[in-house]
Amino acid sequence: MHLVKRNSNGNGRHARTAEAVPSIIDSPADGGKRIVLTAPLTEAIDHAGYFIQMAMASLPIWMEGVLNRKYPKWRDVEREADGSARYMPAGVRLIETSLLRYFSQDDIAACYPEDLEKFIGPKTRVVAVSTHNPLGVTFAAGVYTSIFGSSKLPINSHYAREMFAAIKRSRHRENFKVIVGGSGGWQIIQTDLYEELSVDCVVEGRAESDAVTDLFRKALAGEDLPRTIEVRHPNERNEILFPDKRTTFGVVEMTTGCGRRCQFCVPDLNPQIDLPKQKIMEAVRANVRHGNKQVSLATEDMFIWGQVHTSTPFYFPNREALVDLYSDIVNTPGVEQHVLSHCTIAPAVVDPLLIKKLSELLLPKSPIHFPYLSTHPEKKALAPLIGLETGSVRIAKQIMASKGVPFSVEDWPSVVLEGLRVLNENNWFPAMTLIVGSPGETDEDIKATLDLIYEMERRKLFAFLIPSIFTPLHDTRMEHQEGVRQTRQLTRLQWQLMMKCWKMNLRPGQYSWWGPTAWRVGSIAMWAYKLRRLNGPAFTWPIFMFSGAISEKTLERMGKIYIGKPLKTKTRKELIASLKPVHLQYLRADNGDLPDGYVRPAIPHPASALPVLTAAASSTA
Ligand code: B12
Ligand code: SF4
Repeated sequence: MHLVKRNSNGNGRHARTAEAVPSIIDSPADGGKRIVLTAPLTEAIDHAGYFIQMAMASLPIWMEGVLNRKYPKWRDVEREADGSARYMPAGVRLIETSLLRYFSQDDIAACYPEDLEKFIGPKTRVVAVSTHNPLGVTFAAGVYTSIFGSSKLPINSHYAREMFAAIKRSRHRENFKVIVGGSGGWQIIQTDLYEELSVDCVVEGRAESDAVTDLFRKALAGEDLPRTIEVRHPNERNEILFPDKRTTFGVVEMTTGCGRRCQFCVPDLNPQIDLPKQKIMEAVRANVRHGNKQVSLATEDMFIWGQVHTSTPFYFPNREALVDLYSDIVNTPGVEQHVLSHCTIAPAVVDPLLIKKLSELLLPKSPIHFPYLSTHPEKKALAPLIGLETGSVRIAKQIMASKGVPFSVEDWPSVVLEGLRVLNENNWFPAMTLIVGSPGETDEDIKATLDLIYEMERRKLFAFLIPSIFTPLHDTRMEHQEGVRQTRQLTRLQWQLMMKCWKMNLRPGQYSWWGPTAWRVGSIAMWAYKLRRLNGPAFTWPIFMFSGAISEKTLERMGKIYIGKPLKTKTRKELIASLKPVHLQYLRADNGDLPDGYVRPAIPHPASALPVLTAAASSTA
């Protein structure tokens, strides 16, 4: 037996030392578990909210020290008495729940990668990994590491590779099969890293499927497995399972699919389902029972919940159902924090009162504080992730023609600005993603996006803008399209857009006397030291703009940057006036702005009647 301790040194890398607690032993005394489940440490941690994981997905491994200084205890995960993981990503919990339908708990353990040797033994036949983003080749995750110089190793990938290496090194490796699943499994298929990572089979699709159970049965019997298997997504809400254990960040699924049909989107390929309230609540209570204080409902668009397959189109949110669901979540005893995941922006224009009511409910339990922006007495804020993607109507028509429904794609810039106004007025400061380098994108398209971004600035609207380079994701409707491969390929305007977004993001952080100077000096020093070589000449003037060392007006006069022109956009009332007549009946009169003299049809649609019990009841059954 040897003794090993995981420790953190000044650099933030861990050192192995001899004076330590026993944490890795040669073989477990009971011969190990037949099925061992795990996930990369950086995807399992339930620490410091979402931000730390998003940063780990985006920053290169050489910047790990920055996060170590900010979150010195991020590696301190909690364990159950038997050494298994107290929390695991929802994907691990789902495969565990699914297997528990057929196998005994005595045969299964879910553990952190550093505990693998406590559970892998001669009896082990399957090590199953769930991973979100093992190689960092998705939107935003690749782009920042590429800017900083290493396109291959974001912090998360480093830890994912460490986990695969630990599995490969196991002295029992010949006895078990390695099965990988989760939303990042496709990255292994696409890069063909099966041998290097020692993976036998990658599963694409949900754990509930019978085909997955059969696969595990085969592995337990020592039979060969296919390299890749695609399994069916449930079509019915009751087929989707909910774990009875604690998940990382208290993630509980709320919906699958979306319905807006953006060409680049993976989750939209799944059926549009809103999950039953009763099951959501049971999973929330299970999290609390296992010590979680935080809950987050996983969704592509929270606003479709309660309006899926009702007689009202899903893009007119079901206010009563949503308020009822979120009210029960935040009022569950033991839930101290609640974080929003993803949504779309058009619902804020459709139903501003819904946003107001949700703010009243959700702000008190939000762990997010924006001291310089929020008008909440404790400076709390809500920050869901929303796709802005482009300000160019031409590109929007090509890649996301329905993103803003019920409004026309022609009005996309107006929908973004009006939606953001409503959100900001209610202390919602979303993180908004943008795609740079969509296939066929011209300078005119980038200028249109810059027009929109400058207009946000002019109107003092705030969103945390996350530009990322177009990545054709596997299986999407754009999977065969070509994107920008290296940051050196970006044009000066594309760089300007990226740097303008980051400059605007840092506005609230620059209110201190030292903030602006620190940024100027820091960014120019970084450029001089490393970035100008990495990112090429098109990067130079945009970084000077970002630093603030030369004013934007001067840079424009020098012909080095483009300052977005003022946009004349539609007000909410004008947007509503442009709706198809058939859609008007779904708008709520209490929000105002209905066309002058508009008379609702004699038999109102269920969604426009108050309260909206039909749709709510169908979702909460
Ligand atoms: C919550 C969430 C987060 C949270 C929490 C993540 C966590 N560790 O728990 C936060 C905000 C931190 C996050 C971060 C990121 N995320 Co995220 N996230 C989600 C979201 C909304 C839900 C994920 C979830 O838990 N779903 C519920 C579980 C049950 O689903 P699941 O994990 O897919 O598991 C199912 C199947 O995959 C399968 N399965 C899972 N594991 C296994 C294992 C085996 C062996 C088998 C057989 C099957 C199987 O069965 C499960 C169902 O039964 C999804 C969108 C979505 N609706 O899925 C995006 C999503 C997964 N994220 C995405 C991205 C891009 C990211 C980031 C890279 C963003 C960024 N740039 O920062 C980072 C990466 C983080 C990291 N550590 O590397 C993309 C993934 C794209 C991809 N990989 O191709 C998605 C799809 C969003 C999107 N619309 O593009 N994310
Ligand atoms: S709105 Fe978002 S989740 Fe829906 S299809 Fe578009 S990108 Fe996908």
